[in-house]
Amino acid sequence: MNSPVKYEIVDEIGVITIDNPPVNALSHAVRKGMLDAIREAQTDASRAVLIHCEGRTFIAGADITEFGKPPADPWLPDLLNEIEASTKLVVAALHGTALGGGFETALASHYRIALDSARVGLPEVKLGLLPGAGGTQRAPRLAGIEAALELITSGAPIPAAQAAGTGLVDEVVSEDLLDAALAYTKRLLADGAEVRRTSELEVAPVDPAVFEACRQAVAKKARGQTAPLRIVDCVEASTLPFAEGEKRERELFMECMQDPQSAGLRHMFFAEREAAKIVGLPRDIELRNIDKVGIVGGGTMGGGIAMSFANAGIPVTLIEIDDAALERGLSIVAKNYAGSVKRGKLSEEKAAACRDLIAGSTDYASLADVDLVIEAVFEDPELKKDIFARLDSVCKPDAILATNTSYQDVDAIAAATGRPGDVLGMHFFSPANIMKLLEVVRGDKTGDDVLATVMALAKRIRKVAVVSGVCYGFIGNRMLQGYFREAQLCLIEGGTPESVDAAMYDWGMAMGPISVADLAGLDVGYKARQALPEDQRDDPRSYRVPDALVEMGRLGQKSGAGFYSYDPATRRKSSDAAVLEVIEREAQELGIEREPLPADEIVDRLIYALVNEGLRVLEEGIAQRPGDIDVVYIYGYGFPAWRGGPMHYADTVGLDTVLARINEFRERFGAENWTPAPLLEKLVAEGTSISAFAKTG
Ligand code: T1G
Repeated sequence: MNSPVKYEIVDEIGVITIDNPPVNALSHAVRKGMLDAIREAQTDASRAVLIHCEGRTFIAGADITEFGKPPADPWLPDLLNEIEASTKLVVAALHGTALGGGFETALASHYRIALDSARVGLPEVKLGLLPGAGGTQRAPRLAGIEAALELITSGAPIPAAQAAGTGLVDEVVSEDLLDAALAYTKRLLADGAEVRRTSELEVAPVDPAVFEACRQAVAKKARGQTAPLRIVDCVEASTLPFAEGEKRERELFMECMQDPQSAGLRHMFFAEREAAKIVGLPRDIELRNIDKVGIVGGGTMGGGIAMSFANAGIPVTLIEIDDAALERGLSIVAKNYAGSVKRGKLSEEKAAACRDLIAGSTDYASLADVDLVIEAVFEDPELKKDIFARLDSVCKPDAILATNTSYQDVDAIAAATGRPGDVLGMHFFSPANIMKLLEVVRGDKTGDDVLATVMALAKRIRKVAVVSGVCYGFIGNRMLQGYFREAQLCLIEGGTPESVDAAMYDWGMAMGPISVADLAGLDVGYKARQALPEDQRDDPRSYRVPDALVEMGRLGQKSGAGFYSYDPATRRKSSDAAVLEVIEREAQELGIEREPLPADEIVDRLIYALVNEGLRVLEEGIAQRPGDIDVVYIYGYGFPAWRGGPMHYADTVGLDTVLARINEFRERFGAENWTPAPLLEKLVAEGTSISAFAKTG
């Protein structure tokens, strides 16, 4: 088999070329090829060595698919130490994204040249890991401790020019990299440049308080995560002699490797990329062009969706029923852009350019030549059908018609047109210009090219898209019903808004369920229930308290009070004794003896309700694969990424444990809410896991 590493002498320079698509990951074969090459260079006629990559990027890191498998020599840290020990100059030529073990390879080289479009970084923390091949020891020696702490704890790549400013890169060029790198290497030789080993450099001392401050900052920013704290320990160890610091780095790297948090984050890395693939569809299906977009409805969702497209450079026409509504919609968009400029997230020029891409109209005829229309009006099924019938008559034949409904029947909406094959759901999450998740709902008749076009478009507007089948609430909202039901039941049985929220927040959720209810607005659920006959409503214990609060005018954050009270100026929430009175009164009327609930029971009831419904969503084929469900919950519902999502988490706990707990809840609370999903019972009976089930399909 051909080695992905080539070595040849070009003009007295030993050029090591790596060609391991798609991202030149440091697989075993690449490491072996590099070791052979650097050893050959020590004794051949070359005067210096240049490390260069083919394809779209320099090495983007260790090969993550090899993690968890038995380690194979050469081990990366040893290979990089051998590169650094070279008696001949070693230059690394960087383009694309030089990340993780790739950037560590550059740091172990003696000199670094980069294309001005290159980005460099150490993103291991996003995988629950840390740079395990000298990055935590060499980066501080070149850029200083504080810059290294920022680079490694954030995991965010930086542009080549910025890296040059901190000493991490020596030369930045804008023309043909290989030629420039060969010329640069010759210039170094001509100038008599010395072999410069980073590990031999001194680390500029800092006030030890820097490390403590960084620990507090990452403990706040990466709440519950262990890798960021281990990174600070590593960088602090860089003040020791290199060999000691490197030893500490290896110990902490192995701790990360064995930490379930890293398994969760690595699972998410691949699940997010798998989610973009549509089962059963060829990857080269012909896509439709999407150059112009129309949006019907300029409310909060419509405005946010318009910004997502404008931010990606795609012109948008926003339709509203009349001029006043249109003015309101466009002013919300303008206000949001002004806010981004004020917070320094966007330059005034970029904001203006995006704003200018959003035009308004009250005339459907202005949608005649758009490639895609997204309907984003309130959840009235008849109104949506009317709108789709109108779009069917005004839009061009190959336009795609999408609905942003959160739970309505997409097939029923499609049936209101003569072209159901061009109709699907595009369920954005609020605020749509911020939230990355997009549920793409495939209707019975949705064309393959329509689905594939929208999945590809999602990447253009920087969304993480997941395919969902048609059912009430699709993947996310359907599973959420059980989660919220249990939150309300735990509340009325003995919890308080604070205790239920604290249990879930401390477990890792971005926000507790009671606070989420206040954010979403308690009146949304109230109106939906009022529209239903009493006997079709859920268990009254799960809504009597929020309904009582609504009838007191406590709608949530939007009215300044809900389960909590909110300071009008700071929006800071505080407890309110009046709410506890309502909870105790409703409990009494429902004959409930309130008992304090342990936090782990609250967590198990809410999370296992998610898992159980998630397994039904999977066995019904609403979700293509379990990883998609995990992506939905992490990008749409504040589920902690380091727990890997509901499906991965269930496997981590063990399905037999999950089933035993669900059966216990069935005994205690009844089969209506706690009948195990058939797939759960099947997998436990077979002694297998959800991920194994996914592999066998
Ligand atoms: N290992 C294996 N496969 C990888 C990979 C990697 N490091 N990076 C990407 N891929 C695959 C990916 O799964 C996908 O496969 C394809 O490449 C294209 O990726 C010791 C321990 C480089 C910015 O964390 O951030 O080094 O789906 O769709 O949007 O200290 O990939 O096509 O089959 O993401 O253009 C550190 C991870 C590793 C960088 C390109 N490195 N990669 O983004 O393409 S840990 C990272 C990325 C480490 C050392 C430690 C991105 C990218 P498929 P893609 P993209």
